[in-house]
Amino acid sequence: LADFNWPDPFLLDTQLTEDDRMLRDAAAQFAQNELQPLIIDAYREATVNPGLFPKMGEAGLLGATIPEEYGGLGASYTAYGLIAREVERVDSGYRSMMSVQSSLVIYPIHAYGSEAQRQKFLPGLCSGALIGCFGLTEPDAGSDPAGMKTRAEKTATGYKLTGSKMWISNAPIADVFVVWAKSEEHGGKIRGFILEKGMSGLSAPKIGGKLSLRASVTGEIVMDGVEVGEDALLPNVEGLKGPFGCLNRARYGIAWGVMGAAEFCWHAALQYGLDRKQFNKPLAQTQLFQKKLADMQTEISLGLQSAFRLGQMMDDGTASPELISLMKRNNCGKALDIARVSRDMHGGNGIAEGFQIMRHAANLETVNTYEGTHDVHALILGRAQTGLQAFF
Ligand code: TGC
Ligand code: FAD
Repeated sequence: LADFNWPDPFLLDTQLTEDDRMLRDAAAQFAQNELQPLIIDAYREATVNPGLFPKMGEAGLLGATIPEEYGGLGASYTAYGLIAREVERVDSGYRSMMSVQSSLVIYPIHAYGSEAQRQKFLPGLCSGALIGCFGLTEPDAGSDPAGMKTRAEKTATGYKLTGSKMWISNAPIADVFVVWAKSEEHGGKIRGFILEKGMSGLSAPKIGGKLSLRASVTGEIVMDGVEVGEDALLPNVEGLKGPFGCLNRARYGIAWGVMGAAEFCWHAALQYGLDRKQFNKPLAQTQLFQKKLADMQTEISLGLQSAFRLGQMMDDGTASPELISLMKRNNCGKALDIARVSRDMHGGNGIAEGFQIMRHAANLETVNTYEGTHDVHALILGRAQTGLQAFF
């Protein structure tokens, strides 16, 4: 038998293609050189940094799976997942900025947009010259987006949108707003619209007082009779499968991303245990400490290997939404557990910003909730097994 590679027991690295490995290494370099030096201050001060988007664009982090003709890299979904893992190793908020732009704004414009919409928005979104946001959730419609109240009325020249969206990543700094509304002209079905900053009646106030994901700005989207032309409608999708098609990609990326945050917390706990002595021996020499490290290693190895398999299935067209739910749910739940345990293993230092564990743990509370809560994904999996609807 071969030697045990403790940080990478399944030898994931050797399963990657040369292209995927190169993109992973470039993302890791960007994350460590450009993002890591900023994050402690940015989180404490809840700094909005729109200047990071062009930098991410230049590094190839935005819209990586989109064809090169629109500004993407034509990369695999495995590469997209590997990018998310490297960015979230630094902070879930930075990964949020990247994945909203890639999966929730660039993807729907590419998948559901007209050629004119693609040409108009995609190059700027992929380069980071434009910042995008995705408005699905409303104050009274979170887990149940079908309950949305935002309406699109037909006008002589296009549509008039009225309603409000809540908890929208990037909204206060966005140039491009992909929003979902019930369209009276289409029998009340949900349709997607592209709104642009500066339109009359459109505003995006920041939500303050967030104790999680502080390096990613979150806002409302208020639409007070926003009038748009016919060209604002995404022509090629209707119904909830429009926004869910985007969520499938973002949830997949999150399944990889949270493993990056968990790896950070695991390696930090290991190092801390080797360095710190109590009762005249390293903490890492105690049975309880080693059991916790073994649990972290096990869950992260399994989580990464299955995320890799899901990436292959995304690329060959065999991935199902339910499998994406399984992976989003499990990897988020495990990452959150790992961050909490690592916080404990650091003792008092675990709450200090310099050790960076408390920040990951606080962030992962959000990641476990957005893009479908842990329990909502359980209900999706329960429905798939039983055929019984337990949502209502
Ligand atoms: P349901 O009856 O199940 O489905 C309605 C229609 O949608 C289709 N569909 C999907 N299509 C593609 N992919 C999926 N994953 C799909 N899930 C459902 C379905 O086939 C059906 O189509 P059709 O043609 O028959 O009409 O819908 P429901 O109303 O019963 O929904 C239940 C539930 C709980 C599954 C769903 O609403 C849900 O997933 N809720 C969670 C909401 C959520 O995830 N919100 C995320 C907001 S965006 C966000 O959080 C971004 S944060 C990002 C960041 O900062 O990184
Ligand atoms: P609720 O749906 O009210 O759920 C509250 C609790 O009830 C949860 O524990 C849930 O699991 C449980 N619950 C709900 N229904 C059931 C049921 N049928 N059975 C059992 N339990 C149930 N949305 C966007 O559209 N775009 C974004 O960019 C975006 N970014 C976000 C950024 C942040 C920082 C946050 C916090 C959220 C963001 N969201 C975004 C919104 C996010 O997707 C929602 O918060 C999430 O879907 C949950 O909705 P809710 O907050 O309304 O909670």
